[in-house]
Amino acid sequence: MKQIHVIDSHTGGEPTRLVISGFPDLGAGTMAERQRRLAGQHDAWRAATVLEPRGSDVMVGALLCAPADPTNAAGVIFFNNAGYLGMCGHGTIGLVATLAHLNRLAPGEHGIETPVGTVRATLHDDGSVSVRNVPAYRLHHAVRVKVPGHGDVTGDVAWGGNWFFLAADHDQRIAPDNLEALTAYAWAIRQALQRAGITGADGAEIDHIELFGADPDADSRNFVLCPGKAYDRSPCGTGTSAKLACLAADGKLAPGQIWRQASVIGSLFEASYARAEDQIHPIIRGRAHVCADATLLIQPDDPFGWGIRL
Ligand code: PYC
Repeated sequence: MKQIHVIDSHTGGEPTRLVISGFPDLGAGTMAERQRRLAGQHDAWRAATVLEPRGSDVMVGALLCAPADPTNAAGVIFFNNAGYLGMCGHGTIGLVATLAHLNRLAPGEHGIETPVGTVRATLHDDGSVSVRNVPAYRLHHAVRVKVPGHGDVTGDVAWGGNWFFLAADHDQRIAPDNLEALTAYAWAIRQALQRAGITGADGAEIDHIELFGADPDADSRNFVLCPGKAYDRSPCGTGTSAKLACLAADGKLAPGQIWRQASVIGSLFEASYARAEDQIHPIIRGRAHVCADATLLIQPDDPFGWGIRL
């Protein structure tokens, strides 16, 4: 019987399942190289960990890896119900909180290697974690797309560690009692972008849709639809990074100024950015709580042992 040791946490309501041990050895190399090996040769392990019956559409998996550079604290590969993520802000906060729970990480700053680059995570004395992300940037401004049944929507395309389409120009209510409509609308935007051939850099698919509205206690409230059609319960670290890139490009947020981003369920990230030469480095601060320490079991005769793939 196969066994996978995991620790679950949630960051503002969004779960992260950190795989401590049990996955196949991915060998040496960068996290991007190891991610390609995991995807190409061992994808069943992703499916077994995050798909039903052990996981769910909302679960984000994070494989803890030895870093390629020993001065860094860890490497990580993020995945979900649909495949693999470049970076994951809430997941990095969950990873750091989990390593602290295991007494493997002390307060202070640590390098964490991801498939899209090394991020710097700081574990604060109050248990919160800030993540200095990979550089974020806006690729396209005010892109108009026709969304069947909804008319035109205008938004920006930006990179925050994943590709986002960010729109405030819509008639949707960003509220927890409107999740079905938000999901359908965001999914329709994603399909419309695909049909229109609108992509991120080098033809990369824009697989995260981020809608904004007002929030009484924050600068903004968002709804983020993730690649596998689950919405992010947290304000989305990479999505908030993409938002910072747009705010910086519009001259609406100065370096170091705090942006409070609320999620659709009311959880909060505090964000700011540092400018280095012509680049924007987002810094996202949030809090994660550990909520389970478990061993996943895969019996050889379980017909759904490697996940329910529809
Ligand atoms: O926090 O960056 C994030 C994220 C991406 C997908 C789900 N959460």
